[in-house]
Amino acid sequence: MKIKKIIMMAITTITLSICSLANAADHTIKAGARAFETPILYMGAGDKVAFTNMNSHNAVSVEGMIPDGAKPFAGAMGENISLTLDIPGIYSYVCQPHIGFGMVGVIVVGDISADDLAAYKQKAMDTLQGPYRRLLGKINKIKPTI
Ligand SMILES: [Cu+2]
Repeated sequence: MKIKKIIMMAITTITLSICSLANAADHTIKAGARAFETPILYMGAGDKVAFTNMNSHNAVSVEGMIPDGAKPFAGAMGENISLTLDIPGIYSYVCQPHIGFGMVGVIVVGDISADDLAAYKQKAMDTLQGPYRRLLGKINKIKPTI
């Protein structure tokens, strides 16, 4: 009886782990010459995103333009970073040497409502300075998902 219970619990645990692995998806953002390919990426909370082909580029999150409680990220020059983003919301990032060329992007994690999006746009308009304003073009193209 006791053994049967333990086996059932083990099977449940294994099944749950397999399901959560299957639900997390992998995404790629590839650096082109002066632009991120897939500059507006939508992904689920807990999904993974890998920046590839980052020779002579970096990916750095923009202060104040990631969700509350989310960890900022900053790849070194040439570093192909990989991130698992668990906290829903919008993450703005730039390639520092090419920001003036508009090499910037946004990642939308989880669902975003029209109200959340409007608040994010307003914050971007109010706080982004200089070349960081290149992000506005991408932010204005984000579509609400709920
Ligand atoms: Cu770059």
